[in-house]
Amino acid sequence: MTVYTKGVVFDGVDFDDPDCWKLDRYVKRGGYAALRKIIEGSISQDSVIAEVKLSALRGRGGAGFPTGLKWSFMPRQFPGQKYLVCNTDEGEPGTFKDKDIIELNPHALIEGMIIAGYAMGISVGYNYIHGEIFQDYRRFEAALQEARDAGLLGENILGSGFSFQLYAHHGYGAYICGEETALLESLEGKKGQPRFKPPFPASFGLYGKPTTINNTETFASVPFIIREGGQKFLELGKPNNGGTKLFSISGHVSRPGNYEVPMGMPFAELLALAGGMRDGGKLKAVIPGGSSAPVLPAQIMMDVTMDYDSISKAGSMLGSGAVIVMDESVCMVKALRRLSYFYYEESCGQCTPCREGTGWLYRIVDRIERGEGSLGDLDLLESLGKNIAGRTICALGDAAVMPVQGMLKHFRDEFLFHIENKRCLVH
Ligand code: L3W
Ligand code: SF4
Repeated sequence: MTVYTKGVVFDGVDFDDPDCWKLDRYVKRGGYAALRKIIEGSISQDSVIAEVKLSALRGRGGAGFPTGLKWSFMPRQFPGQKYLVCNTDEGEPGTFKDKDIIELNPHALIEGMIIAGYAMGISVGYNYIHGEIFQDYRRFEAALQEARDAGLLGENILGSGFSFQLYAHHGYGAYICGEETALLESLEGKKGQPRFKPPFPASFGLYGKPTTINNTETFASVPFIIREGGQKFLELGKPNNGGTKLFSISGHVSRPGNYEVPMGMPFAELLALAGGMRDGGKLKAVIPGGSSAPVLPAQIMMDVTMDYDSISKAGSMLGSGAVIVMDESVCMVKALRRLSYFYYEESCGQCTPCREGTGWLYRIVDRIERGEGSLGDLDLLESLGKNIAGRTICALGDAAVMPVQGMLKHFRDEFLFHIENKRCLVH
């Protein structure tokens, strides 16, 4: 798997060095300088948050929520325990960036979380790691121990009087536990089912206490912001889309992998970086932000830049940055059938529109794909979507509907062909 960087999270990492994840290597490339800068320079909590706000860092887990704003929600004077949580429960189809962060540069995440703890006055943090990645979980545990042994984590960090405990928690592999409130339930030892929001975790989070949750890549971007300044990070990207971003590129490209590039790079350039289309294939469509994001056809994608605003203007989402590239050999009906099965399988079953609706979506697309669909099925898919989206506890309901809407908007002819000819247009 290729890992390429022109960005802040993997800045300076030698991917050929099997020990690149270790503390000594991280310190050599400037690691923990940001933490020292804050502690030794007695930089105030407000100044740290102001720097993160200035950077325009937006949540890298999918929603793109402004990180500095989220941090400012944390009540500073809260009398009880507050928590910091990292969401490494990476399960979105197409997304595989966070696992590389904890495997190849775990100290960037640890340093980012210590800085976040300092800024919000939080003394305990957890990193919830997806259950299907074992090696990376063990790697993260080893990095935590290195940080503790070096006095960078735990009681009285670097003699400052500030203490921060950080623990890794290995999940069990359910996609829904990546939803922040299901993650909290799971961390508490309960069944991983989403809670109603509001209240948001900022006021009612882990064990009912104020909690800040961010994605792995979000925290891992923080050391650079503090070391080099929020303005520098902002200028790496575009206004309102600061910094660099990791894109997990999969599908019909010559060099699939993780590419860390400035936010706002034209898609065409990103595709070229990934070696272009595999075996000289022709680009047909792209899912630009993980399986929940609506698909976009080639002619739209070749005009977009890879940032939150451009992709959303084109009718999709940047999401977690998972770019699924499809050439002309792909049958869109089959692709949608596969995606719909995923949401049907991963629904937690708590609310009726999602539990029942995802099954309906899957069964309808399945029968169209098998050549047993009818023209009325297309209207049924659309009306089902309207009865699911916005009527559920969490975003999984919407996420199941968006791929259906995208496919019908851009590739309706393929669905019609399957229905009318009882076979595939592509194969
Ligand atoms: C306090 C308010 N906090 C919002 C916080 C909220 C959360 C963040 C964003 O879904 C998306 C989803 C997937 N007071 C607040 C507030 N917050 N208003 O801000 O919230 P929200 O609800 O917009 O999003 P979310 O529930 O976090 C995330 C999409 O990402 N997605 C999935 C990615 C999957 C992975 C993975 O597997 N690793 O990342 C991909 O596109 O569909 O739309 O923290 O608490 N007034
Ligand atoms: Fe569970 Fe689906 Fe409801 Fe989310 S929308 S709480 S996954 S049933």
